[in-house]
Amino acid sequence: MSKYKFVPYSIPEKSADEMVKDSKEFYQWIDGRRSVRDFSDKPVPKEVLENIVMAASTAPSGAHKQPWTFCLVSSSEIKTKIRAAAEKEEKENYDGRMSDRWLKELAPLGTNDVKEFLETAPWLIVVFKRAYEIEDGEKRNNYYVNESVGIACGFLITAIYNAGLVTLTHTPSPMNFLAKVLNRPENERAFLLLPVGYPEKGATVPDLDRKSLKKVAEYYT
Ligand code: IYR
Repeated sequence: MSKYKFVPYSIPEKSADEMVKDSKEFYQWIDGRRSVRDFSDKPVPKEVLENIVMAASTAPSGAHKQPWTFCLVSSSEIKTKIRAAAEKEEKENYDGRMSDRWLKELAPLGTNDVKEFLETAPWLIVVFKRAYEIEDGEKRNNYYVNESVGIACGFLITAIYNAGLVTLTHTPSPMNFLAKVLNRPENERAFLLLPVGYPEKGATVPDLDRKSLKKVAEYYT
């Protein structure tokens, strides 16, 4: 494979004061992001979703393979199929597949097997990881696929919030029904399902705290 041509790259340099200000503003802005389960059915233009996906697709990836596919679903028929299949799996999860301890830890969040948002939200983004590519009829594994797609999903969630929309990281488990419903090829595995839209009027979120800096950082200075 031929080498990339290397081109000059620089970013605008900021003073220490500017960095403190900008990093604090970004933190305060992103701290306002919440996972929302109450969606409005108000439509969102497809172009917004396309910009969000292109932002996610700028994420770093192993050997720059960009091992992801973002499926953009707005068809009511497909959303209904996804909801039915997800609720079937979730019912089994809540009725026995999840441990008592897990159920106890989820109880404060008030989640259950009813996933109305899968039909209400105007869009579902179903993220698939691409385990391998077929090149010249041969299977070529991608690298650090979970890390790469996880990072891309972080970018995706940030881009959704930046657009003025809300989402929820939904992981119906097992998720293999998504590849079937969306007719995905054999090299793709469902990774995450994100409903995207406006919050419903009167939407609520749990009044939770986030860990302090002291709890999440360790210093080696
Ligand atoms: N996937 C299930 C259960 C669930 C699990 C965790 I961990 C959560 O943070 C939230 C839900 C569901 O979507 O209901």
